[in-house]
Amino acid sequence: MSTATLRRRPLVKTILEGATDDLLVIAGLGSSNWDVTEAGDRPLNMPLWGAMGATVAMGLGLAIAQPTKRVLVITGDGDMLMGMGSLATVAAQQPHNLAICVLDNEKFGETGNQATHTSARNQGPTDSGAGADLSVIARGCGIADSATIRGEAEVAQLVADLRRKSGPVFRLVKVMVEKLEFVMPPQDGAHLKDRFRQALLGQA
Ligand SMILES: Cc1ncc(C[n+]2csc(CCOP(=O)(O)OP(=O)(O)O)c2C)c(N)n1
Repeated sequence: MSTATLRRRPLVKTILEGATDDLLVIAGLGSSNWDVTEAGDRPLNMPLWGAMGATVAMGLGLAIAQPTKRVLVITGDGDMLMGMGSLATVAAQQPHNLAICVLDNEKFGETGNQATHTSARNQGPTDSGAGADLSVIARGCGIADSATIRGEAEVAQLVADLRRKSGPVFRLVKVMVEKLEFVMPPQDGAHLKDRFRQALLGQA
């Protein structure tokens, strides 16, 4: 059982508070998409409706293409586990403007709360040592600034690091399992892409 106490919706709202046009947000499919949308749908959010495992890769490409902007990836542990190899590519590239926030509920929440491979770790005295610690994996890939966040007292620093610290920054945030309503952005991928490009480049 997860011992997490942080709630993902208010947390994501706090992370994105006061977002300006200098902040480009890629949201993973599933719950992260709804979290980011509830915080405020905006053209410079690119919420994924699919492409599981590709969220960090998209963020990396964007960060390299837009070095004067801050790129923030917010995604789930299931998506991150599927796209783990992209962490090694992030490390190889060392993008100064990329931050990755993995909301780890230890579940594939979107498809019915099946346990992911992070669920066997970080359980204190009962930790079997089996399973995946994504923060350690990110550091092992070469993202030196990698940490796990568990408590409310760490949130202010988390927000500052995700928004402003020189990257690449990786934060694994342990969050509660909650049943939350869907808050959906537009569902047309071409529209999302066009409005993002229009807001960023002035052309679709
Ligand atoms: C390639 C692929 N496999 C499976 C799915 C089905 N799927 C959609 S969301 C999801 C769970 C995502 O889990 P996670 O990233 O941890 O998000 P959360 O728990 O926050 O919803 C799955 C398995 C998919 N969309 N694509």
